[in-house]
Amino acid sequence: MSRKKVFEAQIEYLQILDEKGNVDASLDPKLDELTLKKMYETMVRSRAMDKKAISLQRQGRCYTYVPTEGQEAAQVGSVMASKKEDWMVPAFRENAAYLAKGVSMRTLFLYWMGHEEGSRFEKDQNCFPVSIPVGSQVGHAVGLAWAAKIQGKRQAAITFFGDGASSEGDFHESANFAGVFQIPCVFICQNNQYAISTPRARQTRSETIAQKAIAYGFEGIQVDGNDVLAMYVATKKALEKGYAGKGPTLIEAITYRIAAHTTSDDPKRYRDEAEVEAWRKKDPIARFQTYLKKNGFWNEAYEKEVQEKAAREVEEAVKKAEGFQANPEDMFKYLYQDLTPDLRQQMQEMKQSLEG
Ligand SMILES: Cc1ncc(C[n+]2csc(CCOP(=O)(O)OP(=O)(O)O)c2C)c(N)n1
Repeated sequence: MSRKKVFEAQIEYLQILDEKGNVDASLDPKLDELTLKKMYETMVRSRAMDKKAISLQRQGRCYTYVPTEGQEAAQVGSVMASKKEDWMVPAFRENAAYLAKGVSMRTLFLYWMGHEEGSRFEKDQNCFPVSIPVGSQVGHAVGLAWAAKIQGKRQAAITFFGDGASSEGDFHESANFAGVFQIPCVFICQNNQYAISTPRARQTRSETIAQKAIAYGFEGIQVDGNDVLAMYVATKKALEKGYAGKGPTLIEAITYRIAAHTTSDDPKRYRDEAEVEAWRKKDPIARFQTYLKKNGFWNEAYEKEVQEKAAREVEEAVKKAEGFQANPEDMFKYLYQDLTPDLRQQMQEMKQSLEG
């Protein structure tokens, strides 16, 4: 019997900004003030929106909500590394990614309030709607990126999914396909340590999620997902590789879901408060604030201005979303290109009942 060595693997771990806000100067992308502030403000806006949405849900003014808290850097850093034309294909926890793509808070609140209108984006925003079936969006992203490649466009897709989704067939089928056809798709697994109550240790026996890419013939790396600069740098590199025809990348963003899985979950039943507190110390926003301060871009007056502006934006967005006049026909309109006879009849019945 003979054996051949197939591969030896090492997984890169990228961190630029540590938990105390110290930066590795050799890796610092040295972004301009405007970009850095946009990163910070987008994360703050997402956090403000989270807080409001949870409160609205408790008051019965919003349906089940999926909080982003703790994962802002993983989303904002990566989306801000992309071009406007690149696709952003989310799961359901990507409010910060949407905001970074330029989607309005009004649209996001409309989604969480149950309106079809909340899944309608500006044509050039290149965002896909929220995808609730775990992992299902990953194949869509690969398809979009494949289309871009066939059309010879310098365009890629970024798709977000969780550690739980990395156990779904959709992820594996998509990763295999993307590897074979060298598709410019950046797979961003936000390893937030839990899939509802299932901890990371029960999700996979693999030492890292990043290494799953190796089986499909492309690179997988781990990144400190609470480090917005590292997420920016890693995604930029992956996108450039994709545009150059060199295929996909899997980024495992190591992060933590600080809040509950959704507003209908009670995480106290399956995780320790001490664990949450330890991760709070790694907060992506506080850490980035320290970096901005050291660079002379942050002071108390700026903070006040950013917080007040975010609070105003939230209030105005809620007002607009609550004032939205929904057309009940929308429920039917976007299911199929052409309504099935059954649905057409149901829509007719609904109209008659609404007309009294
Ligand atoms: C196909 C499918 N199975 C089960 C569910 C129920 N479900 C919703 S979220 C979730 C866990 C997802 O965990 P993960 O992929 O790690 O993402 P996270 O929620 O942590 O962001 C499950 C099992 C679902 N929505 N879709």
